[in-house]
Amino acid sequence: MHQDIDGNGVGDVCDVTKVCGAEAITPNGDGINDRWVIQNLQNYPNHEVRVFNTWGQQVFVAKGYDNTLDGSLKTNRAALPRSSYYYQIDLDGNGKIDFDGWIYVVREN
Ligand SMILES: [Ca+2]
Ligand SMILES: [Ca+2]
Repeated sequence: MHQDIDGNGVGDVCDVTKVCGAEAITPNGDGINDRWVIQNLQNYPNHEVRVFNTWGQQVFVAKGYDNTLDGSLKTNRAALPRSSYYYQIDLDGNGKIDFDGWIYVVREN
């Protein structure tokens, strides 16, 4: 049985120590993956998260990411288009990326 850290009734795909996040954001208000939750990131207080669109433009950056990215820009709440996005996470804030990957913003319409 997996632990359910974010309390959404779905067992976590990650174990309790590894940092990992959902692969998709589905901002349709159904409570499932409406926000991009990265588990165990709170264990690294100096972390920095950056998200880029496929053109390489930074669309999101956070020091101390609070798991609230919901598929819209933090600055003006403009909805991010349905697309894949590249993210980088620097766990200890030393400027060296510790891991990266892709997330997908999925919209039904
Ligand atoms: Ca959803
Ligand atoms: Ca680092």
